Amino acid sequence: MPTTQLPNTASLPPDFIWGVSTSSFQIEGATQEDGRGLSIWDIYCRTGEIKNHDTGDSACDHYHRYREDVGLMKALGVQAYRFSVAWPRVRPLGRGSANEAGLSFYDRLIDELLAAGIEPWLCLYHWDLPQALEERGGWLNRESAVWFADYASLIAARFGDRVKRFATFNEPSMFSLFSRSLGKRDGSSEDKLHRMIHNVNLAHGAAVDVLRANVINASIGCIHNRQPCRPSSASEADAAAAARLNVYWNAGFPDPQCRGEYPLSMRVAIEPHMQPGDLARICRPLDWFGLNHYSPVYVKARADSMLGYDFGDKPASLPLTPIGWPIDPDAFSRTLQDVHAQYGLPIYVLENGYGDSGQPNQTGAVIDPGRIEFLKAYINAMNEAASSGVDVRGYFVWSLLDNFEWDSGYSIRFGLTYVDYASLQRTPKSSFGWYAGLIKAMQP
Ligand code: IFM
Repeated sequence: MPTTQLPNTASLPPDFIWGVSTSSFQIEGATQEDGRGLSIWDIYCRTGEIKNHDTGDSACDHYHRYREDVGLMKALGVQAYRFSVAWPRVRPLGRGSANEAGLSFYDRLIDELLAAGIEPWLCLYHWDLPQALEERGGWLNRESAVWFADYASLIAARFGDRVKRFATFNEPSMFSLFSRSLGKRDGSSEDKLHRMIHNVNLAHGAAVDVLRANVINASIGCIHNRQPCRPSSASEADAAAAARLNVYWNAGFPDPQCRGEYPLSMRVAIEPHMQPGDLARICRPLDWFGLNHYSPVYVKARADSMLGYDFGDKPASLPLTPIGWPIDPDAFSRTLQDVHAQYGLPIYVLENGYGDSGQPNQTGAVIDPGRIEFLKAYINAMNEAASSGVDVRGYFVWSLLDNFEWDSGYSIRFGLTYVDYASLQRTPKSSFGWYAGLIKAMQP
């Protein structure tokens, strides 16, 4: 690999961790096998609102092909793999009995990773809430913190001998702001949004305590989606809408979790849901800050919507990925600096990546120079942040595989590996070879 094609990594620490990330519902499939319970995403998929009526039923069939997928990770040379456990697979109704077959799947996966020299990073929750809990109010029910702590205790007891890196939640601001459980996204759902935010924060704090008490040498964090929210025009109304969304998107979870306080502008709305001692329950000592970053978000005012915003036009001059997300590595560098300044924790970038719909060429190869350029520019930006003193310790590409991209179904592909969803054959893309070359070049 010519070194000119590699990013500058000179300022990253010598023990920097290179990894890849995935999540349970997006790759596992086997939704009706071995006693797995229903998740809210199985139900959403049945409403017919997902693009092309796609479902997670077979996804990448990782449940059966995990050995092959760990083989891909080995070929990449990654030191770590971040995945999530499907709560309904290990505890089908969310509470009560555990499902031995589901737990055994994660035993096999973890053992395979360890045998390959890859450190497992386990995320407890990447959006696939057991449907049985949704029927009890889901995250709108304050009891959810107790359900989540019980689930964390099952995970700690089963896997804590082999897994040390735990994340409580992936992107809590995303699944609350865009939750279908809130109903129509108008002003009337704002109270539910605040209740959900507070309950998820309580669940985070409770799970941290459980993991800390039950796993020797646990290293614990939460993974936040941080994208600067910018006004899409010079109008005052758009500036106010962007500033408001910025608080909910970027601060409503990390501020209470890491600093023990809600952002000022949220406090009045959270107050009705607050009980004495809650902030101390939420703000538990953490070992790191998980950062997912893709691109800035452009926002306009819209009076009749929840929080008074909508997505607006992006500046015409900004380059975009094929799925229309701005390419703005400086925003990544600044986000790293902000997180460092605001929370002072070591940062692991646990998601960054490029969405397209690239297909194999006539020879069967998947050539994706756009993804390589994107990753190179973003890693350069991370290096720049590190050179200015930001304590960034790892970088995980989203994603190992093309996978189920939520409302967009399988139409959007983020993988370093192409997945043919009919045959389930995996084909490493050219970006896969590039990332492997980078990791190899980093070895002493
Ligand atoms: O696929 C998602 C992932 O589940 C959460 N972070 C953003 C990714 C790309 O949209």
